[in-house]
Amino acid sequence: MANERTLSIIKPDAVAKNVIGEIESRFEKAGLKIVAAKMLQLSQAQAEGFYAEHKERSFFGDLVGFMTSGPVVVQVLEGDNAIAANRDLMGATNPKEAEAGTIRADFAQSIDANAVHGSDSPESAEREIAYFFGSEEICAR
Ligand code: RTP
Ligand code: MG
Repeated sequence: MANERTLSIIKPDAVAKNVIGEIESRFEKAGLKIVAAKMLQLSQAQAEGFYAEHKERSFFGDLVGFMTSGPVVVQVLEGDNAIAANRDLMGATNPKEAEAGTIRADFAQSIDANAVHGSDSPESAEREIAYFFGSEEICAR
């Protein structure tokens, strides 16, 4: 299996609900390691740049507004097939469609306030990790 890194964000709704630890616990129990982490209040420019691939979509303004509505935890998860493993733990984008036991089924309220972000491909993982972390901020474990 491929050892990978992926960018994870615990979004403002989950930080506000005080479930950072419960979400981190799911990653750790699944064998993913946190190799970098920080809490940030994203600026509008940071959120727009992060989600640049969606800038033509109708929901872009709502997405940026939501992501800047409070602090987030940005982090790098590492492990076997980490990109897909994280997406499996997260569940579907819309929590109403998310499988029982996934993070979004258990903690998300809506398609906007959906608790977590995870990179969706090796290319986006590389871009997204570099967007938030310098190589000196990522710890080999
Ligand atoms: P994320 O990027 O946050 O991990 O979520 P995702 O891959 O599951 O979904 P994506 O298609 O990348 O969309 C990014 C975020 O935009 C919001 N969204 N709203 N109203 C809508 O139709 C809609 N579609 C997407 C969601 O909050 C999604 O997480
Ligand atoms: Mg996405």
